[in-house]
Amino acid sequence: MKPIALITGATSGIGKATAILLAKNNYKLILTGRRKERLIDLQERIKSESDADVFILNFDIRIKKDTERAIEGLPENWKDIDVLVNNAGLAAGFSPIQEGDINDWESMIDTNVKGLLYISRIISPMMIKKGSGHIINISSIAGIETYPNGNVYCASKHAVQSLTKGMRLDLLKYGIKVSSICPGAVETEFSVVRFKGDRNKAKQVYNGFTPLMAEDVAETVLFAVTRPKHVNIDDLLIMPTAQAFSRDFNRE
Ligand code: NDP
Ligand code: 8X3
Repeated sequence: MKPIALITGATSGIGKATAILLAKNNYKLILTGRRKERLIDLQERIKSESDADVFILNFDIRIKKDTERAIEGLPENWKDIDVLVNNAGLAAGFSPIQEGDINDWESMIDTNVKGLLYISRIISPMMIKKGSGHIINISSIAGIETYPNGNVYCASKHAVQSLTKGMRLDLLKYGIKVSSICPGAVETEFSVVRFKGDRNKAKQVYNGFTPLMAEDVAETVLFAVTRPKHVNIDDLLIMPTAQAFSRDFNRE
């Protein structure tokens, strides 16, 4: 029987690349996100490229009721989730703390921390019941270091790091794996979202060096989920060769 992976935030970037790669590696997929058209397009693409079954769930992970309803409403044969990739997330804004937009702060905390918790709270008991499972939290170099103007985004990813450790400890006795994957700069829609649609500003983030691609991070997810039963990848930091730590770049 094919394992089932649920990937949050599969409409773009790392989540989408992970969906495509896991589909090619024998996984059935539950894909989530707010942009329904994109989920449908991805479902059709995956079905045409591989024989993977894809179930789409369209909801906003910040809304607890909608998240619960979506997962509880899954058909019984889709509830046997083997892998949860907690990927949905964003940075909103890039301001010093004294000028930060509180709506941006709430959106990051609600998505990156509370949304991750809502879905993990529903799926971890399902994994305990079936006696196995793997939760992969997409964290960040921002969960390890804090950089100027990164304040709340970095805090949200530090929370993801701490929650990964907490989950690992609490789920240890049930044999459930928990991993954190921490990428440096990946060129996705991340910076376009951070800079509120300003594509020129977003492009400048990756000027003069080769950033990671979403597919590079997807490869690390595949690596983590394909380790033998006795091996858990606790924490994996993946950086562009031209980026050391959060602020040091070798730009041309
Ligand atoms: P993208 O902006 O390309 O993708 C973000 C995904 O998250 C989208 O599919 C989006 O779907 C989903 N998402 C955002 N908000 C919500 C919400 N409220 N409800 C449901 N889904 C939501 O960025 P990335 O692929 O780069 O980001 C993926 C993860 O990787 C994030 O957690 C990010 O913090 C992390 N990361 C990114 C790095 C980078 O440099 N790009 C580096 C390190 C970590 P939709 O809008 O359709 O809802
Ligand atoms: C995204 C990486 O360094 O832009 O998490 O915050 S960074």
